[in-house]
Amino acid sequence: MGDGTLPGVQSRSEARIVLHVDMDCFYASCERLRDPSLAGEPVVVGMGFEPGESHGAVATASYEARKYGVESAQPISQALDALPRMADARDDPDLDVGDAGYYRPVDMSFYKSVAGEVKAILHDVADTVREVSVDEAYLDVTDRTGWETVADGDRTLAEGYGRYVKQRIAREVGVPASVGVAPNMSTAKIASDYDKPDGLVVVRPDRVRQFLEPLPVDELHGVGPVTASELRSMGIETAGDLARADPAVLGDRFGERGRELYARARGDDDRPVTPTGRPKSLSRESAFTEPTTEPSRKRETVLALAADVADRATQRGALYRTIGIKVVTPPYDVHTRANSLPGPVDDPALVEEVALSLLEEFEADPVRKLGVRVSKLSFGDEEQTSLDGFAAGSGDDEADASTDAEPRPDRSTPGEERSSGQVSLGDFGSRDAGS
Ligand code: TTP
Ligand code: MG
Repeated sequence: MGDGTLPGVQSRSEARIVLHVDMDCFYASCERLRDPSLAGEPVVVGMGFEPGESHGAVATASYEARKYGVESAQPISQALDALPRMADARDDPDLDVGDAGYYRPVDMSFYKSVAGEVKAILHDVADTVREVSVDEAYLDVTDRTGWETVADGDRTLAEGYGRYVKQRIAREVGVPASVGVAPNMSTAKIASDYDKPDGLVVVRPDRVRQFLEPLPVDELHGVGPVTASELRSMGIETAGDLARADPAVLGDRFGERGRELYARARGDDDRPVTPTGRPKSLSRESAFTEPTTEPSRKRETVLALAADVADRATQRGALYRTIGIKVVTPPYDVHTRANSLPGPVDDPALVEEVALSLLEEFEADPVRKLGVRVSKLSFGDEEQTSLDGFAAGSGDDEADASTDAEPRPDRSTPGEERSSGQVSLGDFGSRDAGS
């Protein structure tokens, strides 16, 4: 599923926009949510710390507790040595309450309910959400924002969008998240970890190599301690070294994984974000290098997009009841138009026909970007997407489809039925992107 094969595509602006969201010291943050007096204190969540218990492990520790050397998966006895319980320190004159922490038992059902609230926001801000663990997800937000720079020329619209996602989680749920924004999954994951806690790290498509270059190899996903020391023995210390290594040598030494690591270190990772759960819509967009007024180019692009979207729907056995287009006119005004059908269909020719007829309204307008979407999807073997907490593990759906929130009206354009469920870039840009 390569990008860049459609007419009128510019590679930079066509690059995907992937957000990786990873909650900060998640279980400890949940404990703080229900006991705000824990804010700023060392907090350890785990098992086996009660008097009389001795076996158990640390699930997580707040960043204050990490300063004492407490970390995930550590035996609880070791954590208690490094950071005594506040309850014990108060009773023991040999211990200092200033160097004690608060211990809490694991309450998974509470953490799942908090995760469920976070997840609802993620599904609202992205069509395509891949949940990989209780506190971590990848989002494809290519059709919600852009790599275009704003204001001072250094920030991107995508950065504003990343900030908006973080702020919504903080404001509506009350737990901190770190967000990485990049043109691919592996770089986005490294970026979210780069400035924890409460981080927002944006890696533009033209800066991926530069960002990865100095990182120690073990910060690359898939490089454990064994691989890292083997790489070091080959003189490969950083991702930059890896990117300059001979891929044939890496392939001989590590097999397929060696070639993959080489590609990741170079910022080459074209895996689409595949959603967990069922998509509620499928869309595809493409940007022009320069805004175009040429009606034939616009029609050609819409036809290619319509064919692509219809083909994906067919492959996934999806029927659709709504066919829509998105038209972005300069500066960044997003217009969406859609037609609903009397019943669900799988009809590629109809997608092309409806999309073209919706485009007629914009015949004379300069256009930066076009998109086609089919929504109100249904499947032969209908089943509901699970709405409870983050799914553990991952789905193996393929294609960059989406799990849509309920469509919201697009406030930016009057006119026909509007049902894209997309955030208006115009509105968004003025509120967040420049801040
Ligand atoms: P992580 O995201 O790995 O850790 P974290 O959210 O606590 O901290 P960070 O800010 O570094 O992201 O894991 C998410 C949750 O999963 C974590 O809060 C507790 C649980 N967990 C365990 O129970 N055992 C473990 O060994 C790890 C790594 C995590
Ligand atoms: Mg986390």
